[in-house]
Amino acid sequence: MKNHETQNNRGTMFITGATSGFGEAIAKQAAAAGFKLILTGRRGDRLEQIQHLLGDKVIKTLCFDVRDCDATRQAIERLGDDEIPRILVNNAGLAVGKGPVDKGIYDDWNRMIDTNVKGLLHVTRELTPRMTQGARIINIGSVAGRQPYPGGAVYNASKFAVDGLTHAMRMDLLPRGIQVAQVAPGAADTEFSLVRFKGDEEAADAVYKGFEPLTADDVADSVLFIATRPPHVSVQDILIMPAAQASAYHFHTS
Ligand code: NDP
Ligand code: 8X3
Repeated sequence: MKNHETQNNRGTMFITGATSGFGEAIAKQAAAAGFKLILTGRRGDRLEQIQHLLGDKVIKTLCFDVRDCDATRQAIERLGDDEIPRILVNNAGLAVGKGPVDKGIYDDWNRMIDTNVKGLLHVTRELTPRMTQGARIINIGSVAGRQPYPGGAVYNASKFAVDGLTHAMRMDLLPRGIQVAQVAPGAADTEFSLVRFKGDEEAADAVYKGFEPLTADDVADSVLFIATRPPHVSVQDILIMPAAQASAYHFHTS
């Protein structure tokens, strides 16, 4: 740990999609671990609630849609030099719908690709020029970006893209001393399935029937592990699964 990086001051962590699920859990664990936080998402009321809960650990909330590159640029360019994060967590993302490609819905496909791939790129493009040596980027991929599964084609493609981008970004940013990691979870019980099934609670609950999924805190543990390694250690990749899940499509259910 460097002199300026103590348990009470680990620098600033910028988290996209901090209004629920993994992002919210990462924010809470990071606050407890001594990070200052910049939290982003589209739901301003949720950002306010989390800011209220975490108090002065949250130095800023930014309400914007990562799909909108102008809004992303405007939100990030207003950051002062002292607000540029040491850690960027590219977490905002979603699946929309599940079904075969020959029945695919263009709007669902656009939402996934524009958020999971282009949104991650927009945030990265706007922040990385101002990040400095010793910074880290942690991309949230998925087991769905390692193995495709029936009905998941475009979500799979978007997370395979996150995997590819993580490797490429690591090479691009190596000369600047910026580390790039990926945390790729299996099934975790967040708002993910409710969003995927467009508010259908029964369909969302069915995803987690008969086995114990990961919690958002399980995934946040991995992110915090990477974020708190000493500067000479680069943890590049964590694939974290529920004990009952062997691959993207092998589950042991009771
Ligand atoms: P949640 O639905 O609980 O959280 C998703 C977050 O992404 C929300 O905070 C949401 O904020 C934000 N978000 C979505 N779209 C946008 C957008 N256009 N602009 C800005 N923010 C956006 O799901 P999870 O926490 O589970 O998902 C987080 C990440 O983890 C995603 O990338 C997902 O693909 C990935 N993942 C999830 C797994 C799971 O089983 N749950 C497993 C593997 C990976 P808001 O709506 O306020 O904008
Ligand atoms: C989310 C996990 O298996 O529902 O990335 O696609 S899965």
